[in-house]
Amino acid sequence: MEEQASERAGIAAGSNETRSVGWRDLREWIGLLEANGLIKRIDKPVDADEELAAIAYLATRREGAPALLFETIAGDHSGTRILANLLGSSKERFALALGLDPALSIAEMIAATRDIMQRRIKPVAVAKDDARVNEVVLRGDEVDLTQFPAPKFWPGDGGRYIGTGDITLTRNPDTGRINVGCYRQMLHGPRRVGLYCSPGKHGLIDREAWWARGQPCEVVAAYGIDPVLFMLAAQVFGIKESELDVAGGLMGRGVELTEAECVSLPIPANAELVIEGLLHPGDSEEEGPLGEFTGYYGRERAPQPVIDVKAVHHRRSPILTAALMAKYPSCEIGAYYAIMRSARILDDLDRIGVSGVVGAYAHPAAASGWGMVVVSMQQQYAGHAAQVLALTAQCPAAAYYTKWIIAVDADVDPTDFNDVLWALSTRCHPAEDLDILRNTWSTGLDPSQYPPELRPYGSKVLINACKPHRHIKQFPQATLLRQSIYERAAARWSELGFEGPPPKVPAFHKE
Ligand SMILES: Cc1cc2nc3c(=O)[nH]c(=O)nc-3n(C[C@H](O)[C@H](O)[C@H](O)COP(=O)(O)O)c2cc1C
Ligand SMILES: [Mn+2]
Repeated sequence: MEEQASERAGIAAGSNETRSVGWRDLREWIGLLEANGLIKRIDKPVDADEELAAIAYLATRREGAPALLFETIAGDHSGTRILANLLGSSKERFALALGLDPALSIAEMIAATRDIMQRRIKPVAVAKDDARVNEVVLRGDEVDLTQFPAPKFWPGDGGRYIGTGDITLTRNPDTGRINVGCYRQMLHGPRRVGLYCSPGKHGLIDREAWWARGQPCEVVAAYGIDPVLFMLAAQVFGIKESELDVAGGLMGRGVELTEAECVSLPIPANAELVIEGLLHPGDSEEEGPLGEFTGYYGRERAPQPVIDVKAVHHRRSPILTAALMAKYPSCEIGAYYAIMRSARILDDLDRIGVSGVVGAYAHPAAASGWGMVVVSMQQQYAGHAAQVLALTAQCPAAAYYTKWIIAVDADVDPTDFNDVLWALSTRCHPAEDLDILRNTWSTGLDPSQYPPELRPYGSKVLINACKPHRHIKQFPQATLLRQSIYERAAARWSELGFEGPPPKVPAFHKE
């Protein structure tokens, strides 16, 4: 009986464990951050109404700022705590989430992420009674989400957002596949939560498919979630790929799921706070605006679907993961997103089979890695750079939003913007090297187009900042050190009074 129910919920028994990360849930992960000095606890009362977000914003104006655990929320009687800047601009916290070495460079982390993102491990079923999220289970009228201190982030926000650092599960009625997405959720009332999915997102595609059948769409959302499920939910995977299996692969053990009370979807067993509910066809309420990852308020207030909440599960004194949306480096969508998106883009290009691609980077300062992608390549034939640019621009992992796609030669490190700006300034001839793609996949959150209804139709510029292929043989040599002289200087480095090891250089002068 138990097994059948698990199967229905999409949970497979057992897992083929390989190497597993050193934490099992958000609390153990916080312990790991503590041990590594990467989290700051704030025990003084802080108001969830703008003050918490203001402190988080100020505390994250420098790269690599610590995670922030707000332990006392002013006026709160639920004992809820709020974790902000979970991953943010810290590549070290990204590494700790995946069990990588925090000392790796960004480029090395992209390569290591590609490696572990290949693995697939199926979720494992946990009995309801053993699920940590089931410390408190409430159904129907017992549910009152307004008791939780959902933050209002920015002065112009249209409401309190219980879901920002969240995951949302939906099932496609045609394929049965469960999607995991991160979509913002505004609190409307005790049992009503707004869900904003932008066009093209899988949560919206699933919802539309249920509604086309005249049926409600089941939803499970978790508002206090571990870092791997959180980072996974923000990545685009194929409509046939199991994102839950990818999350298992990233952790080296299956995602622990348990059965819900009222819906057929599973719920994450180790989450802090989970809701189950239904999106009924036509049931919507005014939603937004929200200060967004672009650094602006997004769309105007407009009707969005509402989750009719049927049950809530939570741990005692739950920890809500709240994702501040702001300009880099204060945006929650920071280093982790840049690294994973870059890894996914390189995977897409590999799958397509184009040769010569060496690296890619979607810098988080470009609207959380959505605005720009730099791809580095070994030019092998006429037209090669133009081909790589066009494929990068429209591959599934890079297509959304991205306005600037820049190709650089392999001697330019795409993660180093000093290098990229050098290439743009010395190898690119704008009159020759720019192409524009029109009517591309974008979002209503991009403020650069008018009238606002046009915003979902974006445009992209392809910038060839590689050495001009036609003249590659005459192109001047870059100034590089002679290897023998470099080695002599490096050997004398400390004798000359410099501290630390001599800097490494990527290449040497050739006669
Ligand atoms: C903190 C955070 C908030 C996000 N908010 C939204 C949102 O409100 N609506 C939306 O469509 N996408 C939002 N996204 C982006 C999606 O999560 C992302 O595009 C992801 O690929 C969606 O999953 P899907 O590809 O399965 O649709 C957000 C991402 C993050 C990390
Ligand atoms: Mn998806």
